[in-house]
Parts: sequence; structure tokens; C-alpha cells
Amino acid sequence: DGSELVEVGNYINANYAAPDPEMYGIAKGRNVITVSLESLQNFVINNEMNGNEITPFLNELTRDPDTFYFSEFYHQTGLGKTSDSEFILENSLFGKSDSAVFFTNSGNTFDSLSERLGENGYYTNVMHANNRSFWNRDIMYGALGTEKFYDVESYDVDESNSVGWGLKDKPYFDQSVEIMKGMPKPFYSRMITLTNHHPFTLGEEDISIPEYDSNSNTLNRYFQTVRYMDEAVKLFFDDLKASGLYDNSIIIMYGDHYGISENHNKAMGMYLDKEITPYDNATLQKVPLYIHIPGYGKGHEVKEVAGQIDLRPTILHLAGIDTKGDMQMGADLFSPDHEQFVPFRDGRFVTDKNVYAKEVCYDSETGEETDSAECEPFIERTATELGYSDLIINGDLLRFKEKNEVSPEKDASK
Ligand code: GP9
Ligand code: MN
Repeated sequence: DGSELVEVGNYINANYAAPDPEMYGIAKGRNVITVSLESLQNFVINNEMNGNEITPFLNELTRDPDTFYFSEFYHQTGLGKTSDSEFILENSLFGKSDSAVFFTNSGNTFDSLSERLGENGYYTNVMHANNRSFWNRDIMYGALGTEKFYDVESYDVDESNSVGWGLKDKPYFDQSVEIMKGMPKPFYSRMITLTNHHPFTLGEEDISIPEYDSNSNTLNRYFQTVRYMDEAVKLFFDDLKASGLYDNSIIIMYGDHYGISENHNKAMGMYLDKEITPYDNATLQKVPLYIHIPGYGKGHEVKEVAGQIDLRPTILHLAGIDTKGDMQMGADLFSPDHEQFVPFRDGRFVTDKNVYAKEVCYDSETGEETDSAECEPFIERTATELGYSDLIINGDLLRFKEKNEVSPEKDASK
């Protein structure tokens, strides 16, 4: 009957983080482009492998005045991998603990980022050169209110421009910008890259750096495909500039989930020159986040501990769209009230002071075990937030929520 919605709503409203007026609406009316960077973990950023810079372009962006680079940002995905990251971005809710929410709850009512941007005049779409039914995307995108899915059929794909899972990222970006040129403006394009995916293979012609030399062929090749993706993103920026779309867009790029699992701890340990503990495994779940605002000029590195759950409110606020009263578990990254607390789907969490993993409370600075009392309150908060998110999804509670009113200002402009 929706009475649970009241309880969850009270919790969410009590934790609402009002936007920073300096940032609110800064990208109003601009195209919103999000880019899911497949399997990209943060440990490669501003790092090298046997003397080779791994991600030259993404490194440059960390120092770019038009960019906010979040270096303490975590993925929060579970079994649903890419699809979980999409779900979290769109809804600011967690995926499920034991399955992929894209499969189990594609009949639910949502209050997605796509819907909200759509109501505010955006042409909403997803661009991903894979079959439309993979991860049940075609059905879930309907539930999320995505107007158009540019799937593999929208791209020219042949043997010469494919590897592994399909269309390579460079031609993917290239063809995507061509498609964007013809889109109604402003648009919200949610892009999903593919080449940096396990098993991380490339043709000779696309390899720019040597393999690593650990006992894990997976990790050894990972650096090469990450580099390829970095080059692809650089081309994407060039294409956007050449197309004239760049100046009136904002580009939000984030790693969707880890690429190197715990099965490769030994090799990771060799690369990072340390024994990998549960603390390290948790901090290795950092993925880079870039919020790139052409012409902004005041961007910098942000060390706020944050997660994918924070993307929806952040993006909506940048676009000048209010989220107060929305059933979202995250908070605007630029809000002075944003809390440094990131629950993982499996019950681990990270705060600015602690990392909690394998039922051990660690000091986040030193990685040493610390007094478990420091973690206690957040163990409970983690259970509460995951539980409330599950309650919303399992009970399909958003169908009881009143539809957001379109702002009068927007109405007048129509
Ligand atoms: C498939 C791509 C990869 O379309 O998104 O999915 P993943 O295996 O990373 O979840
Ligand atoms: Mn993925």
C-alpha cells in the first residue's frame, strides 16, 4: 500500500544534501553525455607500468581546468556488472544482492535520470554497440524511459573494426558523434564502451604499450586495452570539438566496475608492490570519475569519498533540475552536505576515516586494523541503506509516488 514508502522517504529526506548554488544549473540546457568506461579502475590513473604511461589522456584530464576529477570514487555494482552501474546511475538506488536487477525488476516503475531529463526537454538515449537484449537492456530501458537505444544495428560493424565483444571503441566513438550531430538538442546520451572488457584482447595494430610481466595474462593485457580506451576517449573529445557539439555539452565519465578480480591478487600484489589485503581489495574498487564542463575553468581534483549512487543527483543539479523529495540513496557530489560514506553492495563500506571489509575495520589512511567501534555506526547505516533500496525495488514502491511536476519555467518554454 506504499506505507513503507513513507518510512524510506523520511530517511531519505533527513539525509537530503542541498546543492551548492555555485554549481546548481551550471550546465543548464547543455547536452549531457555520460560515458561508461568499461572495467576501468582508478589504480591505472597517473600511474605507469614498467616505465610506460598507461592513460596519457585521462591523466591530462586530471589536471585540466575544465574537469573535476574524483580520485576517491567507488563503483557499487554487484552481479549485474555494467547493467548494475547503469541502474545505479539512472536511479541512485542499489542493484540487488543476488541477481541482476535489469533482469528481475524491468517491470518496475522508476524515477530515472532519463525520465527526469526527458521531462525537462532532453532527447534521451543510450548508445552501445551490442545486441539490444543483452542484460535485458531493451526491456529495462523502456522502464527507465529511455527514448531511443542506439544498439549494434545503429553502427557499421564488420571484421575490420571489431575485436573481442564487438565494435572497437575508436570507431564506436567516431560513429556515435556522427549520430549525435543529427539528434534533437539538448540530448542526454548515455554511452557504454566495450573494448576494455575481459579477456582484454586487441589486434596488433591497436597495441601501443607492451604487456605487463606478471603471472596473470589477464592483468598483463589489461594495461594495453586500458591504453586503447584512453586513446579512444581522446579521439572522442577531438570529434566532439570538430562537430561543434563540445562547447554546449557536459561529459561525465566513470569506470563501471573492476576489471581485475581478486583471482589476480598475486599479480596485482606484484604490480602494486605489496601484499593485497581485504583493505586493498576494497580500495581497489575505486574507479575514476570525470566531470568535464567545457569552458568552466575552475575544475580540480576532488578527494571526497563518493560512489556511483551520487551520480543522479549530481547530474540533475548541474542541469538545474531539483531532486528534493526524490527517492534516491545518493547525494550531490558538490553539495557541502555530501557525506563521505560509500556502502558496497556486499556490505563492505568506505568512509573518509575507515574501510570495512571481511568484518574487519581498517584505518583508511594506514590500512591497519583499527577499533571496530569506529565502524559500528556505519555497519548499521550500510544495512539500512541497502535494505531501504531493496524495499523500494522489491515492493515496486515508486509506483505509489506522485509524479514529479514539470517545473513551470520549463512549461512556459514549450
Ligand atoms: C555488454 C557490456 C559488458 O554489453 O556492457 O557487460 P559486463 O560483462 O561488463 O557487465
Ligand atoms: Mn562492464
